[in-house]
Amino acid sequence: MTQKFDAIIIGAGVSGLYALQQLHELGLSAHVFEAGTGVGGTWYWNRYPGARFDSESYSYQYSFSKELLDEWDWSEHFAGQPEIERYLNRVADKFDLRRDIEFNARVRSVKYDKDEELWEVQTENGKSARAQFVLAATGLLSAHQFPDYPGVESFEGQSLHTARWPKEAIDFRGKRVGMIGSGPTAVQILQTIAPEVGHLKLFQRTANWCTPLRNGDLDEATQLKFKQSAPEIFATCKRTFGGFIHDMDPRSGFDVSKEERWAKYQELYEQGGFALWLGNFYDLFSSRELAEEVSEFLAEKIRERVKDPIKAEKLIPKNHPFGTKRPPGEKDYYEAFNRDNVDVVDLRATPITAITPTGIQTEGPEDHDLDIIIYATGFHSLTGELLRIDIQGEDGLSLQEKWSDGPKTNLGIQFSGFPNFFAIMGPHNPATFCNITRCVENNVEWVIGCIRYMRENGYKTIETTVEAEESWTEQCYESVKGTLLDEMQDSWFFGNNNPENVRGRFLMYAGGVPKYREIFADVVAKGYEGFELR
Ligand code: NA7
Repeated sequence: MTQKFDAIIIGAGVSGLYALQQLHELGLSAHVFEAGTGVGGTWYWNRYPGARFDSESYSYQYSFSKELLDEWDWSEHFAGQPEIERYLNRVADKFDLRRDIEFNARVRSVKYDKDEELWEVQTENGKSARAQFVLAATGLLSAHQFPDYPGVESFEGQSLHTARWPKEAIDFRGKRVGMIGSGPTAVQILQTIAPEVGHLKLFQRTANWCTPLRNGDLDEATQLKFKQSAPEIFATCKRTFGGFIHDMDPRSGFDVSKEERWAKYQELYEQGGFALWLGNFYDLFSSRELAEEVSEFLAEKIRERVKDPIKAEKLIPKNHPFGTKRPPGEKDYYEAFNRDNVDVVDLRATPITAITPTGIQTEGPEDHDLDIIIYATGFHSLTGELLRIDIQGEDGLSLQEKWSDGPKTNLGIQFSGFPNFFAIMGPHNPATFCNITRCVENNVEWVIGCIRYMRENGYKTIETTVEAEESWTEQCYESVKGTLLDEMQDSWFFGNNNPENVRGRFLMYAGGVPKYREIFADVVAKGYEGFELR
């Protein structure tokens, strides 16, 4: 028999767990379908060597429970995946969430029954349930992708995707490893396994501007300090552009001399984490001259750190200035290329032509025979996980049809024609320009507040108006204009990395987290302006 709940949540990651906890608080019945065998979402699937936070542990963690904050000790400034997974398991246990989570249950379809005003959710393993509300907590970077080179299936060695990493440890000793992709994930893996592998080749299409993470252990006194200052840390995150502890310098870089600017870059570089990115002069995102100067500063560092000048040049980005992408946090990444067993293959010069049974073939003269291929090739970002589910709204309209000209959303949360369906982190949220848990808490709290309001006022359905949806989508496009991000048309920010996407539609909101939060609060203050309550 199909069970009925007040709400169904898809996914038991950072968003899904918090949404469930909040629904419990509200006294609603809820059921979570989770594809994995454990909680954690991103932190469950991405268990590759070296996976860790790029946000400080104490700024990424949940803020909603003082008890949880007081109980949990982070061992490092930037915790690693095993610790993060343990933390999310603790959250599930502490708030008694597990009883409502069904594991091994990948959602196949979500369809609206207009007569009953209920959603029916079906899983790939034949389970189904119905609910008034659906909360898609499916993540931003969940639908992992393999590149479409011919022969991907033919490789006779071991193929690994970073977002489907096995639980068993991989023995890299003496192995010839090829890694495709050079984003934040690849950086974390490369610097971790370089000392272990027989030989490692990085197949790089686009070099990235990496900044030192400067991770370190947290001693008891520091842990205590962070616990005591948690309210201030979260207050800072509320007012900063990216929801991180780093705040932009309110001065233009050109208010000070070149020497002062350079000294500041050095100081931020020493601080580590996102300091150079999000603690820099405010016009880093709009002034090409400034962004290029910071790029020059970093290029010098790369040249100092990578001994072989040919390798160094390959590792210096040429097609985008610093600041336009979330910079990978590194530790000894550049030094790893000084090892004899680590090399970089520039795919712009010698593109991959095929994956063969024995390795990777490029247009270059060299054979790349391999034992292991690591695909660090990223995700069908922001829309992929939603589009992989057969979601049908009123009158059988599918989300694929609705978004055939690019996604349209109101606040990134609701889509017209899909009443009572909420995407916690759909497209059109700050995404890679946000400390994710900060945006997750904002959005979950907004959705829960909305459901509470509906219950208190006798409303059964809520649905964005078409006008509000058009307007928000337009605001997202506008938010990027006049910034250097607008030049990143050739990135997943504009949907270029999956053929199902319509290219050139900006998929995020780039107006900054404080403005984003303000807009959410304003909609509520105006009685859910832009939404139709029935
Ligand atoms: P990213 O950042 O999306 O990086 C994916 C990487 O894979 C990137 O270097 C891509 O190069 C590369 N890629 C993708 N497809 C191909 C093909 N076909 N050939 C060669 N290289 C390819 O994902 P990550 O997992 O590293 O990071 C995820 C997020 O974590 C990140 O965005 C941050 O927010 C933190 P490209 O740049 O497209 O040339």
